[in-house]
Amino acid sequence: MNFWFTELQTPDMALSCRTKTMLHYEKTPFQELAVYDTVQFGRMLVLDDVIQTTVNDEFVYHEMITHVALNTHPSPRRVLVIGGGDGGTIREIVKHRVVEKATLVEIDGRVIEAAKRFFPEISCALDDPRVEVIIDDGIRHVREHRGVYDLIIVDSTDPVGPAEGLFSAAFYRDVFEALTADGLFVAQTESPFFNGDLITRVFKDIAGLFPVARLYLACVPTYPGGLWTFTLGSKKYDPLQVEATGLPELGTRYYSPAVHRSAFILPPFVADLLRAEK
Ligand code: SPD
Repeated sequence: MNFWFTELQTPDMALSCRTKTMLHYEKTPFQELAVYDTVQFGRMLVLDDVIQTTVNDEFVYHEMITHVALNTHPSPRRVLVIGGGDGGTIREIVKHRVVEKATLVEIDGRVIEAAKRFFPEISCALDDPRVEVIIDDGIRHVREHRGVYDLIIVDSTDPVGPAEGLFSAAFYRDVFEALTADGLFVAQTESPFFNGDLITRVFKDIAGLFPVARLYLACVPTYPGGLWTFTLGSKKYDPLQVEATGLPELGTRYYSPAVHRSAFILPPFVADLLRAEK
């Protein structure tokens, strides 16, 4: 048998993975949800034909969207995740004993159900007593909370469909207000090869709001171009000032104190995206 799942990552480029089987398909109220068992990456979650996570490479993204910011804030007690219904980001957050409460706000409850059924190794912390799961629109949740969260993580899909508003300047203003006085924020911000204009615009918006704005990189093989960006805005603490000594032992496979520092070293073509005059 020779069945392939193909994601059209740009109009002119595709990534194909040979599949053993399609385990699940449904139309949720928000999107098409599919789960494949692939030969190369193991189980794979696909929303609207876009790969969201796979069992074999999810650790890179989930460790890097969480631990950089969690190790930057000295005491991140209240953490909010917008999106992230597969649970991988929550799994990494609860490794930090200092976190008292992690709130997940996911617009599509079917993603959470599918993750619990097909991705137990990723969703395993969703029932942790410190975790609160809310099925709601993250944009509304952030608008209705003020000065509550030490850290807000936006673990979204691409900036189309349900996630489009999560990349808007208005949303970032509400995020700023929902944070505590020394809070910080991080979002996945797509590929520097294919989403340069978006990265430039988001960085400008974040740098206009937060005293500290940084962009960092990680390598995610199943995302377009393989190189992925995260944008961080902080009211006080700078991820570049984090001391390597004294960081908690997290049992990570990609993140480390050295990777924390090196992730902020940007190739010139990426650094150019952040130049103010653009
Ligand atoms: N191009 C796909 C980008 C998806 C980023 N979010 C993934 C969610 C994993 N928790």
